[in-house]
Amino acid sequence: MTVPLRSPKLLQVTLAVIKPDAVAHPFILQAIHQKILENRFIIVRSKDIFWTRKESESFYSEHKGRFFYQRLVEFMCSGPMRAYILAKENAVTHWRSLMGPTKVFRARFTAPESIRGSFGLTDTRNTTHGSDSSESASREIAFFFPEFRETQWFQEEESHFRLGNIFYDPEKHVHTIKHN
Ligand code: 3AN
Repeated sequence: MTVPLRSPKLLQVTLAVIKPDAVAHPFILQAIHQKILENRFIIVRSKDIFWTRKESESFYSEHKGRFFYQRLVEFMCSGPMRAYILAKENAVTHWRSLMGPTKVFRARFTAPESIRGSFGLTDTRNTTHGSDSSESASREIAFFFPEFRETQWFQEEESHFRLGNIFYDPEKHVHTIKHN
């Protein structure tokens, strides 16, 4: 039996969302999708969704009472979105640094190459969302992908993805396990 010299770290999953302002422009949607692939994220699931107002209010309930809550809720149910479950080592922080700062002005000046620095319009219409911790990721993934079984995925599929036994399916826009 060959013992690996060093075992690669367990993958982490995060929720990434492309918001309505970016989905409205096919070129921007495609550019962000390409950035995800170039940065070697594994796309575990991908889904196009259109929220009801109720779903938007529920997802952002922690911001209720803040000055931007109403406009945020309205914006997030104003058009279609693309949601992904992304996997990578330290996926949460990698995706957040790829997005850049929340505020578009700061993003443009301090991280012009970031997604928000490149495509963000305002502090609300800032192109993307990303979970801020592993715990939030599990909660948010369950909100967007209630059919996804995270524990089962880690038990049965994570190692295939970690060891690279996968291919990218350009029609479904997801990575899939190779069955030899
Ligand atoms: P992030 O998405 O960077 O984690 P949060 O969780 O503080 O930021 O805010 C959630 C969303 O609320 C942001 N993505 C943005 O759309 C909106 N938001 C946050 N701060 C502001 C603000 N000062 N003005 C307008 N909208 C904001």
